[in-house]
Amino acid sequence: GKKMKDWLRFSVAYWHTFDQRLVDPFGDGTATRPYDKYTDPMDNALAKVDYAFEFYQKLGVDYLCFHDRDLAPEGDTLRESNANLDKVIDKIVENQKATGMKVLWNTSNLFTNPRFLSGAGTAPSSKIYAYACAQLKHSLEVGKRVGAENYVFWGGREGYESLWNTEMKREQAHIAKMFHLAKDYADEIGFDAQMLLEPKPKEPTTHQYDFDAATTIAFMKEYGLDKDFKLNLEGNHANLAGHTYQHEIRVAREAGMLGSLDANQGDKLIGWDIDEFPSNLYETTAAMWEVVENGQIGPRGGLNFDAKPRRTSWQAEDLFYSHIVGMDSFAAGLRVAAAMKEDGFLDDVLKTRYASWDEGLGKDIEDGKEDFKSLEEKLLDTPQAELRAATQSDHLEQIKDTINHYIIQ
Ligand code: GLT
Ligand code: MN
Ligand code: MN
Ligand code: MN
Repeated sequence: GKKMKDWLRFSVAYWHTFDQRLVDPFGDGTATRPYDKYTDPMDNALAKVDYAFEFYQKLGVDYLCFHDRDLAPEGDTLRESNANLDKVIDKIVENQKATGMKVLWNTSNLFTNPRFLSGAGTAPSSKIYAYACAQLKHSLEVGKRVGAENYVFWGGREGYESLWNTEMKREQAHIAKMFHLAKDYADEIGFDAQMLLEPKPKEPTTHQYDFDAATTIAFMKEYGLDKDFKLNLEGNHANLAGHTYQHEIRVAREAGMLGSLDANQGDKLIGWDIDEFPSNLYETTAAMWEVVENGQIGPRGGLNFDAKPRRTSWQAEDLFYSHIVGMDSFAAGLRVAAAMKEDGFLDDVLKTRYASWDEGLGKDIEDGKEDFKSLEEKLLDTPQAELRAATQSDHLEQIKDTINHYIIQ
């Protein structure tokens, strides 16, 4: 059957890997790379592409992901920015031809420039909104040129700080319109990428509209986007929302909305989106369990490392090690999840736990044969002891121990 490669299409994010200066709020960047010797921004951008493709080749991944502004500097006008970008895209396409590298997804950076301070698709200024749409238009054209399989919208600064100065409903309608316009234009130019929204809570704005998978699915349904859009889910964002990665993937897959995955993990002591490389086998196993249950990551999905090294660990070797550990962790998680599936161990757990739904009263409730009156009649005189007997230990510790046992093997 299916090979590891069919399940896991690994991708590396351009922005954290090659653009990161590795600054923190108390210190300047520590990263130094060969292309840093080019002080002219365009020379720098072009040299970076060659370095990046050499890195991908050596690492042995087949996919990359990028924003428009990761690749090329902005000019004074959008026309100039587009021209800069096109020059770099020429070089990307050249490198793609030489190496066979593919693009898992591309996206548009509608959050870094100060003009997007109050959002792009949710900006209170119609001019900023219009600019965002115009920038997006070119980014979609770029996606078509590089053959991107998906197109991602992460809601950068799409949220609010205070409702005293925010028309929430209006802003949400505006961004939904932007998504519709984007899909229409992609269709018009024959860019047939799967459109993906990437939820993330709490940062950079206090109240991000795309808080988590459930919120984003509800938004898509409200605005008729659910036919054409799916989700790109990230481990660290799940943790920020107070969820596990597994929870977010489960919500998406049960709604038929699982599109693609961003891989990283958070640090419970820090909390924010610190994009550590994923290495927790318990968590990669849980994520891969959902993927095995889904049959694939998503129709066109892959596993994109949206992760960065620490400020003190900036050397190229460290970047290699961390990606390799990340890939190993997901490969091991997949192996464990597949073994668990094959043994049917969780089938037994669930069968026992839900047994009463498969017969008698449970079946009648599910089949709609009961109502409140009939249920009251049956339960009104049932003694507490009998109800207590109907509950059971959840055996969670035992289940976790068993999963750890699979992981250790
Ligand atoms: C940023 C964010 C990521 C998104 C990127 C795409 S940018 O790093 O935290 O999770 O995937 O815009
Ligand atoms: Mn991400
Ligand atoms: Mn992130
Ligand atoms: Mn990130």
